[in-house]
Amino acid sequence: MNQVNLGTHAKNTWCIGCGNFAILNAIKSVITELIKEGNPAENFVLVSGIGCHAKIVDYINLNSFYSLHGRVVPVAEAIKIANPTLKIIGFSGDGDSYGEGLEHLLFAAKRNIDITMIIHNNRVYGLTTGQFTPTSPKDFKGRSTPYGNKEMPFNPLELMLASGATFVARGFSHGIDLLKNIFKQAISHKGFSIVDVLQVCVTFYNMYSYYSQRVYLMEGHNEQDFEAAVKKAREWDYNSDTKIPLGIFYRNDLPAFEDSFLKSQKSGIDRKEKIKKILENYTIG
Ligand SMILES: Cc1ncc(C[n+]2csc(CCOP(=O)(O)OP(=O)(O)O)c2C)c(N)n1
Ligand code: SF4
Ligand SMILES: [Mg+2]
Repeated sequence: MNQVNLGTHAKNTWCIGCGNFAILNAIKSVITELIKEGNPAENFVLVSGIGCHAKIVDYINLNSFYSLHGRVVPVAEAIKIANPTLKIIGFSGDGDSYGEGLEHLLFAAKRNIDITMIIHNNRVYGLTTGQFTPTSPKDFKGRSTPYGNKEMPFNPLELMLASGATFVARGFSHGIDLLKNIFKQAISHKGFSIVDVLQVCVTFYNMYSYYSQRVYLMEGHNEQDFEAAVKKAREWDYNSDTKIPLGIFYRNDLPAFEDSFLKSQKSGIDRKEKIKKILENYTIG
């Protein structure tokens, strides 16, 4: 395939300067590359939650499912189980997946299902205009915390490592080449992959200068070493004023959930028949 055009006619309503543009451009470029390398466009399915991040699926001309707040992961998992040949990419916010949908994220990591989760971690509720989230720092002043947030933030990378995620990475919305590199590897990874993107929200929590002074690309880090990954993930706790490592923290090739799950099932035709029977039970009359 020579010509790939993933653009849509949807009007883009993100604020000028929003870090979501970099995520959009990076993912479009990576998927275009993957399509040109022989992956059919119809094999990609995008899933989003609710928030500014979620609008991304309106701007990419691929099959997509705009789900509910906090429910990107279960929708993505269901699509994968129904058709394991598909490549599923979930786009979620820090409120969406680290707050309301956290339990889904942890269990998806635990079962190592082959989906890729890209978290637009702006550390604030963008769409609902500036409330704190599980990754907002202590003392963060926003619409719901006018006297300052009293809680310490989660470190999502540590949580993901502890839950069994087999690909864990962090990018920055103002480093598009690194984003492209990480996204491509995350999508190609067989198993659960998560990319936490430090996404600048210019309107409600502009961390551009803060991040720019602190981020650095990890070099010489052994991605296969779990202990080293945990140590690196702890280097910055989403609160302290330390340097912030970017790149791939951890990667491990383990059997993906859907393979062992489907092996234990009967053939595709039997499954269809089974589903038909279940649905018949719900038929009225
Ligand atoms: C079940 C449910 N709970 C809450 C909301 C309200 N709501 C919509 S978007 C949002 C926060 C979005 O924040 P985040 O996930 O960080 O996305 P961002 O807008 O920052 O990209 C909330 C609380 C909702 N729509 N549905
Ligand atoms: S509110 Fe923040 S996250 Fe939402 S579009 Fe504007 S800059 Fe981006
Ligand atoms: Mg957010």
